[in-house]
Amino acid sequence: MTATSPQENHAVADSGAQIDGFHLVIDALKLNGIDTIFGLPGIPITDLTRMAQGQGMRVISFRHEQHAGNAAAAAGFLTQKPGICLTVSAPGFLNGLTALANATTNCFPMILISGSSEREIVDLQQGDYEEMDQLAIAKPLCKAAFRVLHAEDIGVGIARAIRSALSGRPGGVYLDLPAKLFAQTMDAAKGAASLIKVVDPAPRQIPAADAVARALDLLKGAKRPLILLGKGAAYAQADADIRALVETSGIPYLPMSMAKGLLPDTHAQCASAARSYVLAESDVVLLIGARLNWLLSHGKGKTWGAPTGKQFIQIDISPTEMDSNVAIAAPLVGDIGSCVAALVAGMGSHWPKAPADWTGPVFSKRDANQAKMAETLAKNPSPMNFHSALSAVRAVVKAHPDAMLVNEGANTLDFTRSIVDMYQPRKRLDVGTWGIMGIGMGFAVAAAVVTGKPVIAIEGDSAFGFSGMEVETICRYHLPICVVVFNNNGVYRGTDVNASGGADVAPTVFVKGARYDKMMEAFGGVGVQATTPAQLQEAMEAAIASGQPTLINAVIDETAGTESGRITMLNPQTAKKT
Ligand code: ADP
Ligand code: TPW
Repeated sequence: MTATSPQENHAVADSGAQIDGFHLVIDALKLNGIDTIFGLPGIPITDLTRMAQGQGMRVISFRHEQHAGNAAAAAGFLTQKPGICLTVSAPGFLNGLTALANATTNCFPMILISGSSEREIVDLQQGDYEEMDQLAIAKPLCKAAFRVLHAEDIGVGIARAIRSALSGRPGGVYLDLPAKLFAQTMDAAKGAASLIKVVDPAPRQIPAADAVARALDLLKGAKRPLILLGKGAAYAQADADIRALVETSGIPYLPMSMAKGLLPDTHAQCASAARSYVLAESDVVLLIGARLNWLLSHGKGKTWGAPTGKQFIQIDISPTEMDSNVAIAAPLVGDIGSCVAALVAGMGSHWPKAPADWTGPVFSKRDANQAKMAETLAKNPSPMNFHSALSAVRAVVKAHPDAMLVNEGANTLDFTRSIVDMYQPRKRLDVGTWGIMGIGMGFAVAAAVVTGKPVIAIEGDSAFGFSGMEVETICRYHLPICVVVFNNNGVYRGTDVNASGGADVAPTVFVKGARYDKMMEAFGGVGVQATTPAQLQEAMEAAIASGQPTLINAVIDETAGTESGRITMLNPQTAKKT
């Protein structure tokens, strides 16, 4: 179909046949290459889910909307197409909203489509079924929000939602579709002509030549340069150009957690194991798709070796990201692909490699730290601790570099991020900018559906609980997902005590010795209890070989975790003391 504007619609002759709102929504999505919906049925969208499936779309039905929303967000990150989450009105919408806000915070493109109650009744607050002014509530939590009242505007509504989600800095979009819209009919030919195939939804944004020259000047003069890759760089799918930039310059690089694997973590220039050293000692830092937010100590303070004359070059599609925390000496506004390609072209073939008196100490520090870590990983304590369990996970991921890795928890997150090497781009999905718990099963489902690859989800026992019921979804769709629950009997660890001496356990403590593996067995999947790294590794290998939904209850020493993992200092009491 060719692109057609609704204005041209008037010229289309009546076909005699009718089309309803349901089918216009489905046709508009399909016209734009969207083939999957993540959602949860109910009034008024039950028929939409049935009809979409009938029209050949994949409809993945969840047990809770938050996880459908998280799946849509992850699908958006992985495919550069907005992931679609479909919910019912008020409560279903609200359940999906956390995922929409989280997607926006992480710059993942998704569209939350919610059915809604009748405007006339909602606006007069007359008490409709699931009454709520959803559009007003969604607006501050996403990039854009639209409502469609007339069938002939469905094409425009979906086109605006797609363009808003994908263009510039990607994010979440809310699309409000009142119940009455679905039943509206119009002439089928006019309806087809009203749909819009969005042309170039994420236009390239070429950086200005003077901005490129400024960045190159700064980089050339650097004595201790560093490249920092963020999840924007992973999203951009500019992998070859990023590799060329890193290798041509010879500059050490650090990947943020979801940028791991953009270049293999085993790459000769990877400085992950010397993170503190390079952050503190570098003099010029090139940020590529990474914000200087709390995850990077806002670009200042002890982490960055302040006070120094450190200077930043920042590549970002959002101009207002510049100077948000510290001065950016060389802002490079544009899409990452175009900006990185421009830098590489500007470097030419005679660009001097990063000074050896900088890279030498960086890489020897890294090698020393890695050797120390190898000693720790080789230990085999009983019960297992995070390190010994993760040495098994690390070996499995090394043997299956194309597997997707989902990761949440506190200690489980921090240790997995630093111990498990990634080898390919966009293989790691985690708690992102908010450090949010509950993304696990939604992200895992999306990863399996979108990539068709095996998925490994490394989950703290608390983290897993947020989305655990979706193991039924995983079994229902026979997804090749291996969930590993690091079970240390509680939030952070399982040993806290009730300070009052009362009968209730401490707020962070769970039922001891819980068997999460039985949850997967309840729905026909495979459940395994693992108490040693060897058992864990064997069960993970079996899960990947069989493709069967599997949950491994990995029993971890309940004393092993620390409060809040590596961000203890953000707890108010600790912050007061330091
Ligand atoms: P991390 O948490 O990995 O450090 P962030 O989420 O903080 O990464 O930063 C991602 C950044 O990438 C955002 O500022 C966003 O605007 C930017 N971004 C996303 N996609 C692109 C793109 N295609 N081109 C340029 N910048 C992008
Ligand atoms: C939506 C607060 C951060 S980490 C965590 C919680 C509850 C769980 C840590 O325990 P877990 O991992 O998963 O067992 P481990 O390895 O340390 O034992 N609600 C939301 N998001 C966050 N981040 C929290 C609460 C939190």
